[in-house]
Amino acid sequence: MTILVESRAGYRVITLNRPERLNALTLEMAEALIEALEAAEKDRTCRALLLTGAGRGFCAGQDLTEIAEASAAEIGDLLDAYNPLILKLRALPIPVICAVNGVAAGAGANLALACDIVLAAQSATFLQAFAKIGLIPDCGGTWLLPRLIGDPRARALSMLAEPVSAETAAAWGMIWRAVADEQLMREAEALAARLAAGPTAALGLVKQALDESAVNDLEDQLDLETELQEEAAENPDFAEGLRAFLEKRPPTFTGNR
Ligand code: T3D
Repeated sequence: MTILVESRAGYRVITLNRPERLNALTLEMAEALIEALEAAEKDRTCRALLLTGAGRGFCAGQDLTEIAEASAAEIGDLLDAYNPLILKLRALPIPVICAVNGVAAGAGANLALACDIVLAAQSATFLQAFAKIGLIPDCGGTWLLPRLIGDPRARALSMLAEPVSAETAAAWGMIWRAVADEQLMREAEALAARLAAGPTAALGLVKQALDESAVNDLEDQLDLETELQEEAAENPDFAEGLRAFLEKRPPTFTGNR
């Protein structure tokens, strides 16, 4: 099994599972990941996802042995599988946490950065490895990086292919937090459980609003906020949140979406 999917109370854990190759991605794996995301979306009891890697690496990007003989056209065709994966991840109406347990290189780095909240073990590194083999950052790298860390750093990382430590990634705003290696899974699971108990529909709308802000001007974004706020307010979780505040107790959200 190139990926493992485990159900927990309120959320699922997806583990990239080719540790002997630092979880380098194959076409089969990309397809399995898309299927796992679709299944999580269909399951209304699944209110968050946690993505991580087996072994000492998170993901070393495209498995280079799989493309050793590929023509330029075939290289492009492969992205027909990866691009839907990144789009699905962004559009998934539940929060996705990534626990980067070790090196995240190439497409593996950008797969991690496409998740909603990224935690990384202090020993993990992020590497836009593409230029080393004469490629450009894909899987959304050229879209995500300038937005996350600004154009100068995005250019330097893409051209120099130098590793960035988890602590620097956090300091630059590339990820949410760097945590001690031995704390990583405990913190990531606690975060997944916390989000799984949250107002799921509203969290999905947060994703939509933030992603659409990338192409909207302020006026369009204000209109979108109005539309999505009405949608959030129609959900029973808003009534519950409000009632809980007024009654001075923690809310019990249903997570209906
Ligand atoms: O098809 C398309 O459309 C193009 C898509 C491209 C997307 C991309 O992701 S391009 C970028 C691909 N990734 C890379 O270029 C990174 C290659 N890997 C590395 O540079 C290093 O492995 C790391 C910096 C990630 C980690 O280094 P280190 O020293 O910790 O580990 P290692 O010894 O290099 O790797 C351990 C094993 O994993 C090793 O196998 P072995 O020698 O023990 O049998 C190594 O060959 C294998 N491995 C690592 N990365 C890949 C890989 N095997 C296949 N593909 C890999 N990407």
